[in-house]
Amino acid sequence: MKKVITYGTFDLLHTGHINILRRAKEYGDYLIVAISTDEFNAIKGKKAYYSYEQRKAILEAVRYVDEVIPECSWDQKIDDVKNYDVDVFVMGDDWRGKFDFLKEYCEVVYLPRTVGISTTKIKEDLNKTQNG
Ligand code: C2G
Repeated sequence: MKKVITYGTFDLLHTGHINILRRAKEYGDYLIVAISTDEFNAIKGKKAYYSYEQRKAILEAVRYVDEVIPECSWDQKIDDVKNYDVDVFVMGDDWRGKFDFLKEYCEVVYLPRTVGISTTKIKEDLNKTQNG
């Protein structure tokens, strides 16, 4: 079984997230998604609308996702690749190069981001409609 892993906050799930999950799954048979905990999001300088538990439940309902684990720190990726026997690490290309150190342990793939959508944009657009 070829195992794939990807990481992220995945807040306010949108088609950009779905696209990367669908394409990540195409690299193997089993997709693990490491979702940033609320505490780690604070370290990342992000405040998710949905809690970790809500984001986990939503991701587990996505057909491409086989397992959801917590992402608690920047430093867990090598252990995750080893402990979960991962063959392929996939991230959007806004992260291109940042995780090349994993090439020693698994295949590293950066995929083009979906243009024109982001959780930040959703929040901004909603604020505009509310504030007129
Ligand atoms: N993404 C995408 N297209 C978008 C928006 C996001 O392909 N329009 C991808 C990102 O490139 C990332 C994944 O969706 O691979 C999750 O994005 P975020 O939830 O914003 O995650 P991020 O804050 O980038 O956290 O250790 C890695 C970090 O946890 C990544």
